[in-house]
Amino acid sequence: MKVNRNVYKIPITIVCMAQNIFVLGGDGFCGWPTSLYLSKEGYNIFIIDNLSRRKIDIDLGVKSLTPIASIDKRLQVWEKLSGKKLKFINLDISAEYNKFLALIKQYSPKAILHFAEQRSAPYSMKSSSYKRYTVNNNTNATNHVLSAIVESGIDVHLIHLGTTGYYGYSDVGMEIPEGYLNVIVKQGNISRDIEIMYPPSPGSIYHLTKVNDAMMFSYYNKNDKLRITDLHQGIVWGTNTNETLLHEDLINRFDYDGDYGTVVNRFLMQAAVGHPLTVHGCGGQTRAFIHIKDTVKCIKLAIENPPLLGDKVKIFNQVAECMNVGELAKQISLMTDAKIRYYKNPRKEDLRNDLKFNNTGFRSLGWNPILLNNSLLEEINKIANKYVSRCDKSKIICTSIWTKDMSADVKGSEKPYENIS
Ligand code: NAD
Ligand code: USQ
Repeated sequence: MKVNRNVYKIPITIVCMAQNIFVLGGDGFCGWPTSLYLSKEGYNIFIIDNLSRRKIDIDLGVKSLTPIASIDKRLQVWEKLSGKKLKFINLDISAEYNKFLALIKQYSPKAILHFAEQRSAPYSMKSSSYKRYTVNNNTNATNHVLSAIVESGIDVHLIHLGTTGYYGYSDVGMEIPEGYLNVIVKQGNISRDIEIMYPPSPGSIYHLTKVNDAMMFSYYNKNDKLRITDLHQGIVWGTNTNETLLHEDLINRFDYDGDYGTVVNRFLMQAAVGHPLTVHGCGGQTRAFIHIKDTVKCIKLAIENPPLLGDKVKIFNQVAECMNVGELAKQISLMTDAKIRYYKNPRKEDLRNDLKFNNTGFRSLGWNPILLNNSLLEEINKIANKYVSRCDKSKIICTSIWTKDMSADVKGSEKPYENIS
């Protein structure tokens, strides 16, 4: 439906009738279970993905710990089991602008979920070409999505998967608000209360692209009155949702390698294969976490609670809880008897930090998150132990370093590293 963007604050129920949803990056770790969940919930899902993540696995010589069926097989099995059809379009959002614009015009999606970015921090730091690929891919993809929505003239709610890494991880001694900060600025005798976007502090080229995304959202929202929700999501852990569990060909991916594996799933897999848990530095880094089952629930809540036309970009901290890496390793070690080993940190990050997030946005919509200590053991038993034979131990250690003067530590030590190298 075409809208006049100058009409301020029209209630969403009037302007938005279509139930088509585009899931950009719908073949990936977060996008696939989200596509299935929303399909089950009655939305008409279009997965748009260039399968670059599968190609990156081939380039890196790694495989998901869980066996991933081809996209065609995934779609066939879902249709057979659910009676619902998922449409798949193989398209590079960062390069094929006109085709993407035509799809928006043809199907007038109610919402576009934007997962289609290169999402690994270590991968983005491997070398100059990986850095440039990550910036080109992520920045162009986001700009194309925004530009196409404007050019189509169609009122679409854009929901982007951003990161809590937007804010950085330095100790600020306060709870991090949902995107915006009220500050008092004093100049001489004049004092002003103003609201600003929370000052970003990206920790990798990948995180930098998420900060660029946020600036683009702010601009297009201001200039074109686009309705945008940016989800500042913590590290996602877990593997399956109720839908991906229905058949082995629907199983979600489980990355464990040094580039794409994230810390919880890596530690679970390491415990299962008898590898020491690979704590970087001294393990004092505190990070935010969320289970994949909660990712899909939060996205549905975001679809159902869009900003009104004319509202500023809505930002939710999509975070269940925070924990430091050392504590996480101890919890998993207690459950499994796995040993803990400390590695010189390949990243430039604070040795220790505290972190607290305000997550009242989703909490106030009724979200009750899964916590780490409730489900870690189940994840070890049902996934890590089951697929242990697929693990290539040579791919475990993180070797991507943040600057040329650093070196990859492949041996590790029994003692924590108390200095940044
Ligand atoms: P993923 O790599 O598994 O999935 C991303 C998908 O997007 C892949 O299927 C890939 O093929 C596709 N893609 C990438 N570039 C594309 C392009 N130009 N055109 C079309 N398709 C493209 O990543 P994920 O873990 O599912 O993450 C999804 C989003 O969520 C990312 O934007 C990431 O930044 C964000 N996020 C992820 C986590 C996490 O822990 N996994 C945490 C916070 C935020
Ligand atoms: N870490 C270890 N040992 C390991 C792996 C990681 O100690 O074996 C440490 C890292 O040094 C880092 C922390 O664990 O301090 C988290 O690393 P990670 O690889 O689990 O997560 P990260 O690089 O932050 O990225 C992941 C997703 C990314 C998302 C981000 C959310 O890959 O897409 O944006 O989580 S956030 O952390 O909030 O930025």
